[in-house]
Amino acid sequence: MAGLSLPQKAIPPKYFYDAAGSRLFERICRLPEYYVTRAELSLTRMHIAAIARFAGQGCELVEYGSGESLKTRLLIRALRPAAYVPIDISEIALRQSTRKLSKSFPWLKIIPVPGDFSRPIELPRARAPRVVYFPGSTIGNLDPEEAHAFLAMTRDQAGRMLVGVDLKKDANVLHAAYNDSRGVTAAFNLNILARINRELGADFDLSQFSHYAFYNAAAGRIEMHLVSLARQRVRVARHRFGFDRGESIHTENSYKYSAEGFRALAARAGYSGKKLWTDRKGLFALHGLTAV
Ligand code: AVJ
Repeated sequence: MAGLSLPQKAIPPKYFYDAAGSRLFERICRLPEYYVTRAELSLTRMHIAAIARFAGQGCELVEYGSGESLKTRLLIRALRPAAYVPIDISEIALRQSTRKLSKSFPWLKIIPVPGDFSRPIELPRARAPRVVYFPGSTIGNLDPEEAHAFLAMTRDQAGRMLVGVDLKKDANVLHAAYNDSRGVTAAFNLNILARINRELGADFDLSQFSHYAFYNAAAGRIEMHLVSLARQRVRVARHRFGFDRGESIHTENSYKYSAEGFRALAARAGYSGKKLWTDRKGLFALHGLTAV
């Protein structure tokens, strides 16, 4: 309600991930245009020994926004952590991934924590030196001030952090990744309106909104919007919101950072950038940070 009342209407991207949204996101990760997941998987495979050495065998692995924990499997195999603490806003995704992981790794102690990491989260007591794992460029959803606050929070929780960050690149490549030819990203974006209809009792007509994503070079981010195709009024619970034709709801930012740019941000939060791994095509970066 607060976001829809702003002059530039906005909905935080964390609301994408209901059960249907989490499934759509998993489909995005397999799209030919969405290089992000493949690039990160490939760099993780390529450098897994060095990454595990940096994290430290037998550590406690805490993952924010774990989702289906795809890349984490590689890390768990190489690291043999004392415990794995996945944190996710979607309880269903968390339950499913915990079940699957405990089948693959029966020796692994898994402590799932359902939660929204845009607010401080209390972690169970540490069983071993902690490493925070934050892959997938989820940090790109936060604006630089929020990213700073998040890094400062993890800085107090763990001595080391592994964070996956999407690199700046050709705007055409970025554009294709967020405007896929199969329309899965569009469905993912529009699903947030279906969710509002269902959970808040609203009457968004999904055929009257369209997916719009572009690279904002000045801000260094992809922006996703839902654009109203007509002048219309929408009811959400007891509230009414007016839309002009062409007016949008801003649903996501996805910031892209150069290696140096991200290191500077991490330094401001008390981390020193110790390691940097990238894939062969230079699309994606994994930073190894240590608390100073
Ligand atoms: C999960 C935030 C990393 O920004 O690329 C994918 C979400 N949005 N396609 C991203 C997303 C549209 C994704 N993150």
